[in-house]
Amino acid sequence: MRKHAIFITGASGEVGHALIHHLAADSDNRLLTLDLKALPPDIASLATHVQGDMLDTNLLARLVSEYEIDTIYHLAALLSTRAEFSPEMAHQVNVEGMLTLLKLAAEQSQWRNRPIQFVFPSSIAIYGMPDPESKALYNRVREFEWNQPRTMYGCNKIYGEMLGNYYSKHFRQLAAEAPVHIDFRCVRFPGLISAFTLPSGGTSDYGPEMLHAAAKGEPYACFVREDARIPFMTMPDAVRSLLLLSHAPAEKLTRRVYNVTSFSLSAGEIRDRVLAAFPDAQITFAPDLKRQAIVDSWPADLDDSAARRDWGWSPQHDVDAAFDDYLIPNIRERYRRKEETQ
Ligand code: AKB
Repeated sequence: MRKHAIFITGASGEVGHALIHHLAADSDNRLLTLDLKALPPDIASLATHVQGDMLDTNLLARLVSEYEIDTIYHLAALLSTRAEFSPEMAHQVNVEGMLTLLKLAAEQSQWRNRPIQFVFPSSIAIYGMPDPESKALYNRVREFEWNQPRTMYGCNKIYGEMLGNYYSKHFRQLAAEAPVHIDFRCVRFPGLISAFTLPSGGTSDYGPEMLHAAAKGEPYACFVREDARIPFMTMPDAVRSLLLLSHAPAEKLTRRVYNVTSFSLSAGEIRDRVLAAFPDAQITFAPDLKRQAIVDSWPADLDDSAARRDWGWSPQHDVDAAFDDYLIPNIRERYRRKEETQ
């Protein structure tokens, strides 16, 4: 008999790392994970991990012959800065990957005649503010506003949202076969900050990089201007939002794609908070005009009132709790322990 499983792609990345910790805490969850890389050692025992490419259809066929996949968390993606250096590869990973996973979900649903839940993190990168005046004027953007991304990653993510929507509502609308049931649910994340992992290849990375460099006693040259402002959220809140949305009763959902966020900070305000905790930190600003332009195109804040209203979303960490209760104490501890083991 095939085993039931929750399937997580991009499992070795930052969100995967935190999500696996949470899902594995419930012993009823069997986790099947996929990534090009191995799982980090601290979570390696929590899941059955397959090291491989999600575009490898033979590999996926083998997995579905062994497992009944009930829920998919499709986290694998090439982030915004990385995607600008290899746009076609980004398209392959972010769009072809999405389509491959949606097809897998559709097949699973058809064979088993039951809905498959498909949870997808999208991003503030799907927004494109045309100029600083609009960014200042339209401060908290709603889901349907300014959907004109300027990056390949943003284009890929908004198309991924549309594909999810299409597969859940209209796929096979003219075909004779029975419809499939994909329960697609998506959150649009702001920049994420974790105390335990560092991002790579993103453009919101300056926030976490500044903080971790200070804790390690390393100098940091921030690649955006002091006044560059976007929304952020802690990693535990990001994971909470995925789980809350996944568990929300279907009848409560008025849309399939929701903004979620916590606080909006300029890079200068992040620097001030980092300096308050690490007064000797050496933080300078050396804007990279190209990466800066990407951050300028992202909104200063997100309106997440639909998520709050429909499924009770609210972050556990506001800006003070994020820094004082979660980030600073855990980051201090992390690098203190690293020093001790060296
Ligand atoms: C990135 O910077 O590309 C990501 C994102 C905002 O989705 N962190």
